[in-house]
Amino acid sequence: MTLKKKSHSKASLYELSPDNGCVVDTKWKVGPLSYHACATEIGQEHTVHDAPMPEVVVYDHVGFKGAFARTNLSFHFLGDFWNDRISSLIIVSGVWRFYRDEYYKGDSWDLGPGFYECFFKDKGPDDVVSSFQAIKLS
Ligand SMILES: [Ca+2]
Repeated sequence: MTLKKKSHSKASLYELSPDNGCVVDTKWKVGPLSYHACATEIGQEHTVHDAPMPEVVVYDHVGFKGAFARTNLSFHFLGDFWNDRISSLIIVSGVWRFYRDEYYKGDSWDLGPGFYECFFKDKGPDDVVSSFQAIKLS
């Protein structure tokens, strides 16, 4: 038997992916949906829950324009493309906290489910977010 080498696919430039310099928070914990080290272990019962998965869609420009990325993950750093880039967003579910600096530092803003045409009410520095995490299930 010959082992075929797996070809590596790369995420597109606009995706929230470690391929683009993003740092996923692998220790993220909110209730039953906390990250698990692996999907299953021998002898372990499977987990059942009915909490909705936190989900967010971020956009490059105000009014849901430009590049966008959808994710359920929390990020210590948004990577080369999305760092200081979010201008509008949709919170599909969960309550999310957005931080000015990477690793959940600096000013922060909490947002629950809804459509947000621009990140700040008035014209201002809307391109500031460097990390975010879901802080509650909704
Ligand atoms: Ca920033």
